[in-house]
Amino acid sequence: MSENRGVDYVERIPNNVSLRENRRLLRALEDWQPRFLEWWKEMGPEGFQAKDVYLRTAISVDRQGWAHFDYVRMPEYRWGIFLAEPEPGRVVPFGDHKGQPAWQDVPGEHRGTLRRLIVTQGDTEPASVEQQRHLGRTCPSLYDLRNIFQVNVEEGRHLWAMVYLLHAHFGRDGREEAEELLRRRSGDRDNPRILGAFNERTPDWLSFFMFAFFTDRDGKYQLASLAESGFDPLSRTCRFMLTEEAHHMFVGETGVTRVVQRACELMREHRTDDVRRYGAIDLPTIQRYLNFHCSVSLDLFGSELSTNAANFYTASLKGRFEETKKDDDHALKDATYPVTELDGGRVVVRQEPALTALNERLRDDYIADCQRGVDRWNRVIRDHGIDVELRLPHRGFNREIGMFAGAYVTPDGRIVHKEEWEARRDEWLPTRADQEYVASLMAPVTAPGKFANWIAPPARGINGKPVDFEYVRLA
Ligand code: BYC
Ligand code: FE
Ligand code: FE
Repeated sequence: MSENRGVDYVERIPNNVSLRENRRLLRALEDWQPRFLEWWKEMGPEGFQAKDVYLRTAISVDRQGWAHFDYVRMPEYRWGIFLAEPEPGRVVPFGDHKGQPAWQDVPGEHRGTLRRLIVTQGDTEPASVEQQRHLGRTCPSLYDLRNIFQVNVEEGRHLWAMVYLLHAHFGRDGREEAEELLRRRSGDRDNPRILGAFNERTPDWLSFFMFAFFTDRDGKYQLASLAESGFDPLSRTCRFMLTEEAHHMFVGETGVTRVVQRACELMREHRTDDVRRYGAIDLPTIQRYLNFHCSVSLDLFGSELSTNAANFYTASLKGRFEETKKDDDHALKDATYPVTELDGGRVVVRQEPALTALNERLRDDYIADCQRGVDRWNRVIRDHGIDVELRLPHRGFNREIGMFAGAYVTPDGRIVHKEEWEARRDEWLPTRADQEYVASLMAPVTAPGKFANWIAPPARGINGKPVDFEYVRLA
């Protein structure tokens, strides 16, 4: 403890939550911050902690505050606490408390539920950093290295965002939960992260790009739903986090685009589908990775029919995507919603009570958004004159949560026997040979402006810098 005395936390932690005046919060953070740093050094990016990285740091919530780019060593990154500006006169937009002034404090009756939601959200943030910690060693370029580190420090900041809420609004149990967030570990047998996808491995950069496309996008949809919350501090925190999330999905989408582009270039050049011979990643392998990351991310929305989801909504804690833009009663007690279900051996669509179907509705919004990204990848393929299409797998494919868990559904949505599914598994999901092949390509490329052979360079650099800028100083 004594070693922290010299640290001026108000200076170290950029914030717009009046940290200077909030002594209780400041004391809680003084305790937590050194533990966070210990966690970061132990579980954050492996091997680059002492290097200068060209990073964007949020120093305020306005546009100016966003433009702050400089070289920084990651442990010295200024993880801040930012809430989007308050909306004057904001009222609870949905559920039983609709129309009341938005809550500035946690309502006693919903305390446990709200804490659980915040902890679940918070848990994913450090988990993703843990999953990605080894990837720096095999970066395809300095540009990509800088991008993954930008994502990592921002996920660290997202953890801060949830820890701020726990410390500021949940007293002693909030502080205990904040400790636990640093104790669980992705993939640990005894003390794993809470949600499935965050205990999977991210063994290579294709997995990372797919993760940032599919799994960070679950983040977008969950945060957008929490941004509608009647609990105003949660709403404002999530609104600011969403501005960072956009960059993560950019990294994912453009990363996959560049892998696809490289495959297509070599297919054209050598008039062959077998681009592995030329050191690229072939489209069928990309499709299998896509199938895996999409299905694992679909699980993150929970069960199709969920009383939890109904309760979150009725209690005005978690809304729908773009709740305030919807033109209905925002109570949904009598409404229905079509849900894709498994009925014996068939996939059917049934009208279900809209409240219990809220997870599925959010999943629908998510799938539509994913499809738009896949369409852009397909445009790249088409522009090379190649007659192949990447596809999202059917929502029932390879699921472990909800009513498709344990069912044998093909990527095109047919129910088959276990034997057939297992016999064809290797057509649909990354095989060990795929993973070994992709792993074999993962040799680091660290000269400025150089890129691994399996990925095309980006169209432009970061913050107006050239592509061959020294985004990370390794010397
Ligand atoms: N894995 O009624 P059910 C992000 C549990 S990503 C394991 O089906 P519910 C990010 C569930 O917890 C966004 N367990 O679902 C991305 C429940 O357990 P309890 C993260 C699962 O509760 C990349 C039980 O099954 N944010 O930010 O309606 C990088 C029955 O639940 C899973 C959030 O998730 C699973 N996949 O909805 C960095 C938002 N799915 O309570 C960051 C907060 C369900 O019976 N969380 N279960 O013990 C929520 O809104 C909800 O907890 C969920 C589940 C949507 C996750
Ligand atoms: Fe995040
Ligand atoms: Fe993210």
